[in-house]
Amino acid sequence: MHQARPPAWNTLERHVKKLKTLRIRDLFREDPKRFETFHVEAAGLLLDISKNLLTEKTLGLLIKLADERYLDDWIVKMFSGSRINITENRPVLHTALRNRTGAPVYVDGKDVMPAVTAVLAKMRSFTDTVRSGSWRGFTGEPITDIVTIGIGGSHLGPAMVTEALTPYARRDLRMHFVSNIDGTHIAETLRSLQPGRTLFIVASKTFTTLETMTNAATARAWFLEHGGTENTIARHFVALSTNTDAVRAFGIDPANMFEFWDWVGGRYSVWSAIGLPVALAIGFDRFEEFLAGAHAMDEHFKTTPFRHNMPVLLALVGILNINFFGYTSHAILPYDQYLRRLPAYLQQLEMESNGKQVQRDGNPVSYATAPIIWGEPGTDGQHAFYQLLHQGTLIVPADFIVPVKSHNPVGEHHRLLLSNFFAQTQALMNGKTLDEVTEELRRSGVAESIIEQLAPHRVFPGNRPSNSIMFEKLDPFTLGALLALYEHKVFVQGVIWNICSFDQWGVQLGKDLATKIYPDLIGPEPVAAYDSSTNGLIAYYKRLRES
Ligand code: G6Q
Repeated sequence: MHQARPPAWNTLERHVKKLKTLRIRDLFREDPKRFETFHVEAAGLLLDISKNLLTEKTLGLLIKLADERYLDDWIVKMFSGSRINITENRPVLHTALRNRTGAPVYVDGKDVMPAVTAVLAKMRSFTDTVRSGSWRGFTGEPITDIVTIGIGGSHLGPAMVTEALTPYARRDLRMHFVSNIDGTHIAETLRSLQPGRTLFIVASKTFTTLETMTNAATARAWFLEHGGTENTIARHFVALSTNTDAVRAFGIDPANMFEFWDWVGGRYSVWSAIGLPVALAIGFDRFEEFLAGAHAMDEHFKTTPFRHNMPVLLALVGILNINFFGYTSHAILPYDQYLRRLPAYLQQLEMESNGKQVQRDGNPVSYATAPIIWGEPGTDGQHAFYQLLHQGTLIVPADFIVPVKSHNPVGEHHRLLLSNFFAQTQALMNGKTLDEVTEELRRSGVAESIIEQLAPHRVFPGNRPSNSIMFEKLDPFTLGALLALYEHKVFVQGVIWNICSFDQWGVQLGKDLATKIYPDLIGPEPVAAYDSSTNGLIAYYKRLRES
């Protein structure tokens, strides 16, 4: 239907040609109210997009582009359970998992909310039983260690959120996560554990994923070798899945299974039963605050005009930078140690959702889609890759994220952290011209001959865009809102690119490929079925394996 580039696309291209002659720092000089105009607050978050090269006219055109892609209609479609995941023929309803209104949400005429509420109630009762110590292992002792086995969408969310909410967690209930099929991951995790005090959570939507099934089987064997029995498996293994038959076949009683549904995408599943490790760590009331934060962002997204709509603005600025300035890399820079894994989480959310090359109807896109997402917490990154951000030839827009209050107000640490946060976005925008550098060196008494040689190296081009996201404190509500903000940003960009954001055939490819080569690795005979590189590498493997 809407295949061609919408008219606003061409208008924007012309407009951006003129924008490129401007400097962000001049826009601030000309308009003392620029911050006022280009920041929004919602669900406990502040987003400032003023340090991007844009004007009110730019935003107007970007909103026109969103209108021409019928964003309004798509939002309604997503929230109301239309099958917008067209290649898997599924609705996309992670928002129903955190729907706190009591209003029904229908899939094929059936309200899904009673099932959602029932699983939440089951999670609450399980969480309370384990946390209170009344859930006992086979030795009669309470659980002290919880190992969640899962990968991708069944890993990154719970692992990242559990770490981010450490200040709210029971410190005597240790949380471990095993994802990699590399035996090192499970071996190193099991090394220090007591089977009688360990609970395994096998988290897999399909319950067929090679990594998770292999790790789960290893965990079960370890359990049985260390005093556990078939009869006591039920005290030590629970499953989070949509696949009851496979859970039963693995040997986990479906009574110990926490269900979710095919309308929950893996990378959108931390709000579902997949969030059980989070609930176990921080308690169920806190987990509900996490859901409530996401719901607050959902409501804001659904009801706010685009000009003041936080996810829409974040998405539109991204579109401007990717499609009209050509910046195809994007850094996530949390100035909060607890958010250490946020870049990895968002890497999956954005790159798996929008790393697509065809439009919904299968025709190729003629524009860039998702950028490369990467990042590390500040200030560590400043001592490593920020050099490229400031002076490299690639321009990398960045999201700087910081809480106003620290959970660990030690001495002057937090004020110093914030000084770095403010200074970096300012420096990226302002830069330093040759004249300014020369003047600075002169003032500090450097000889003219040295200045001439040194000055070019000390020039900062500036005009490098960034978004700032601030909030009072990293609590469950705020984290919920922050993740929902990015989920909806990704959705909006997918609508503008006219792609299907909710499938992942590239991930599926990996799942299929690994099982294909595996049988060829077993025996000693040479393999000739592949290209000479693959055959040669397999031969090298077999030679050294036997030596
Ligand atoms: C997420 C992806 C992918 C998936 C994992 C694990 O959106 O689909 O990362 O989550 O491959 O899949 P299972 O949960 O089915 O084991």
